[in-house]
Amino acid sequence: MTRTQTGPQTVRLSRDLPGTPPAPPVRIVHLGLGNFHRAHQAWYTAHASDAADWGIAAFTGRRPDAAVRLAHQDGLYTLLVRGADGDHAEVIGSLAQVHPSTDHDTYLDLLRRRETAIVTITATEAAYLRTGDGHLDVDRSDVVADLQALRTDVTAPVTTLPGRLVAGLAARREAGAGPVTVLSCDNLAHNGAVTATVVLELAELLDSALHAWIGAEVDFADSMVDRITPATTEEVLATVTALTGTTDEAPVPTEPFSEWVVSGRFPAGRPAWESAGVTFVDDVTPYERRKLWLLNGSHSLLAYAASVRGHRTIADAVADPECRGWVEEFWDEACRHLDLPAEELTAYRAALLERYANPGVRHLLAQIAAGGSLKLPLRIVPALLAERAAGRSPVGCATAIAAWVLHLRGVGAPVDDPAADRAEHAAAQGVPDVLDLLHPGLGEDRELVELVASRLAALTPTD
Ligand code: CS2
Repeated sequence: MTRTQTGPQTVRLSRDLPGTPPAPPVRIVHLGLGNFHRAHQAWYTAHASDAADWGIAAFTGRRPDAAVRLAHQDGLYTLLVRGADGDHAEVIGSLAQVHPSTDHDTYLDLLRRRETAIVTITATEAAYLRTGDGHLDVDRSDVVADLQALRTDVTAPVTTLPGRLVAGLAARREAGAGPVTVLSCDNLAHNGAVTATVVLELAELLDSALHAWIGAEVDFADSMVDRITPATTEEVLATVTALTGTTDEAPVPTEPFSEWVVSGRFPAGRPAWESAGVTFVDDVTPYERRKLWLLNGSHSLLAYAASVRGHRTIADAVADPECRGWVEEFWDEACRHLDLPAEELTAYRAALLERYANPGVRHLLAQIAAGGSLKLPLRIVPALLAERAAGRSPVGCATAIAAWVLHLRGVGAPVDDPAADRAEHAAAQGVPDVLDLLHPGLGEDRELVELVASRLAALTPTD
């Protein structure tokens, strides 16, 4: 294995040692070098039958730390897969280059190369900078700043995700490097269309020829991604060293389960990801809804409602019959509106409970609680609206929203949200304001307001 000696017992990950495979040639550029990318897309790429031909150049978000740590070990890192039967460590070699986001010239150069075929993204829901009605928020100061920068010089440094994508695509067009796929791997419904919208709207403000080129040459692929991947802790670092004798500054803990469903044209080619278990389909929507509503919806419900009861992890939360009951109630409501066979949904729910109970995956409720103002409209509101349209009173959905109100009022997991001020203000005003924030007009549904208010009263701690 790829190790250099760092002390009497441990070795450091490196590609220098004899027998270590070289970094594969870069054909994928990734934006968002977090743990999820390394547990998911990088793992699939490393497991594809043509892995030796497909390297990833990954760029961080705002903080450069991950690139600094991974650069010390030539992009190699240990994936610590934590199953019921114990921990399994595997060194992943698909990250050929790691860069901070400020290496903008390197990013542009990679996009100018014809062999770069795909730009993948894990940037979180907040990075797409959409208004409530799904358009690029052109009033934001960071969007205005990127637009001004790009108008002056299309290679100028930019900071937003739409800005980075437009800059990269402009560089590719100028270089005549041909079509490319942009593949979002974020938990958004129709993530390909969302990416296309914000990129095309920014490009249109910049240059109509660039806008037309992007419309014709860029394949905005959709994907449903799934692998529960908590943050790296000291315990993970120590376990990896104990298990492998390796000093790894950037290991990633994850669960055994993984799923990736993709729909795209890939005009410039792609790895043989199907050989690593990726499913290619014409339409990702049913998979996306099943996952966003059942997995992510119950995650958000528990992040707020279970943290109010003093729980810290998903595993602790589902071990509490009260919390588990709320999840089942919410799933019953959501499943009524998922167009999938009943037995498939039953099996999916059972599998989720098993995944959640995994004691090795310490998935913190506080981590999942972040960004609720963007997550709840995607994870809870669709089932809630469908239930209301069918004339029902969805208690499970109402529990999730009531728990979010409590969270915004300072009970349970701490608030970490790009729209914290607005959300906290709405929660202080009352349930109708919160409902309107999540979905304009929803606060006028008196019956729903009463239902959420009654759940709020029931959840509020008495002492
Ligand atoms: C979680 C997701 O943090 C969150 O919001 O719900 O990261 C979840 O663990 C993944 O989507 C699982 O695939």
